[in-house]
Amino acid sequence: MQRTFLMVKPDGVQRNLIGEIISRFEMKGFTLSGAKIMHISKELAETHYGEHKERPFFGDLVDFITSGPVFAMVWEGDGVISEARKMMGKTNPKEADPGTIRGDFGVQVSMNIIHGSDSEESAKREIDLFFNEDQLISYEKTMTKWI
Ligand code: DAT
Ligand code: MG
Repeated sequence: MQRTFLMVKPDGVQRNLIGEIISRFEMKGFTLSGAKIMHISKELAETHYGEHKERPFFGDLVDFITSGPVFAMVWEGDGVISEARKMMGKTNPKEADPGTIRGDFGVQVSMNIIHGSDSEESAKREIDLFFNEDQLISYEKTMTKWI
């Protein structure tokens, strides 16, 4: 089954959105494989966002993501990588549709509530960066046949 890495960013944690965000993915029918509240070190932030290191906002992005605790999660399900990206909405909350997490709760691109892997390759890389395999579980829910 496909897995993705999702993370409630420091703004989402401070704004009490962890429960709302978990609820959306649960209600959609995905399965939580692992989760933890944590502080990201500067080193982990720079590795995680390594693809953006030449961008002008890289320093601010690293400062922001390390500015307070984040809630890191692995979710499992059929097509969960692209479905989660749809549920998050566009990177800039001003362009994100209502009904998406960023569209409903965000305003500024620098504080857009949630991170989600954008491909199978990045999902694998990001899951391995944040979790040990023994912190993740796979299990059947009896309702899966209804989803
Ligand atoms: P996404 O988080 O939708 O995958 P991304 O990978 O292009 O978006 O960028 C990573 C994060 O960097 C994004 O969630 C917020 C920040 N960011 C992106 N573009 C930005 C910009 N033009 N100014 C400030 N921050 C930006
Ligand atoms: Mg990205």
